[in-house]
Amino acid sequence: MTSNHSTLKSGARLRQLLSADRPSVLLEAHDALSARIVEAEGLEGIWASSLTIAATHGLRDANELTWTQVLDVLEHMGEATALPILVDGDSGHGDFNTVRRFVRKLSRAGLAGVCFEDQRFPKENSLIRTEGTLASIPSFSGKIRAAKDAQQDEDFVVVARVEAFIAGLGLDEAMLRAEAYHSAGADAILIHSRRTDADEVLAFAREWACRSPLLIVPTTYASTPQAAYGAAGINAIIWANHTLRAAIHAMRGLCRGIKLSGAPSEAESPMAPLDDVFALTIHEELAEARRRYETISSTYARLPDSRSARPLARWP
Ligand code: SPV
Ligand code: MG
Repeated sequence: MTSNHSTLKSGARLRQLLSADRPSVLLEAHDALSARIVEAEGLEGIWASSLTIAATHGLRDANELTWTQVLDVLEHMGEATALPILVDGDSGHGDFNTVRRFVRKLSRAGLAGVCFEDQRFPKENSLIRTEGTLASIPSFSGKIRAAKDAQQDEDFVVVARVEAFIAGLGLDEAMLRAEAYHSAGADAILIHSRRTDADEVLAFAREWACRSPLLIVPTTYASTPQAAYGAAGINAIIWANHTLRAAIHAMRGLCRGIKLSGAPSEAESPMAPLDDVFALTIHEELAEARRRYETISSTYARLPDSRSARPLARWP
């Protein structure tokens, strides 16, 4: 991270990540707590995944949550972390008009950017979808233009995600689409693939030749050496579902242990100490605020400069 990281607004920080001299890493988070953990552990940016936000509600990644329900989660995430959050905006939750309303709210709420994919509405998760039809190039380009026109923060980033490879189409179609979305104003392109090797995305990156920042989601080709990406001109790698998968695994281990022995076993399934829960929700700030506001003397409250007292740390 660069030294002026904390003074820039989130969109500008995401732009920095997308123009760094090595690929940046965005890690998935699905709620405020996971966003805080990602920040506390020193990661540089967040992917707010539609798959994992839906899953934490027990729902499918098929627009079963409405866009306002997703927005509620995103607002909590945005308040909880100073990291730039790239929102997974699916295919826009409707037509260009829904895109505009969504982008207006996201950019006002301080989210760093949004990624829209050229599927039709309702979308299906790209790693399991079977149907090959994509949105038409003009209709999706219109959504990208609408998003750019609606953003309330000039640094807000709009990423266009090309699903041509997912739909079984080739490099030519992927390039045609990326070109169109770039011309419509997309700040960056995400090229998605579900192959178990990186051949498709590397071929695309060669052809794209750094026309704009390029992002990838290597879920199915996670074992590709990272060095290949920087050399190919890829700017960001999104680990799109991994905090939720780690949490599911840990929770299952705990459940099985309690089922077998009747009590949690730290040795069998290590857990964060309870103090971590209080620390991650910044309980100490509340104690400090209590001291400041509940014991305030009537004399101090009347002082004209009481408003200029040192601000409290960020609260949850
Ligand atoms: C997500 O994390 O929701 C994504 C990536 O969009 S994928 O699941 O590969 O479609
Ligand atoms: Mg998604």
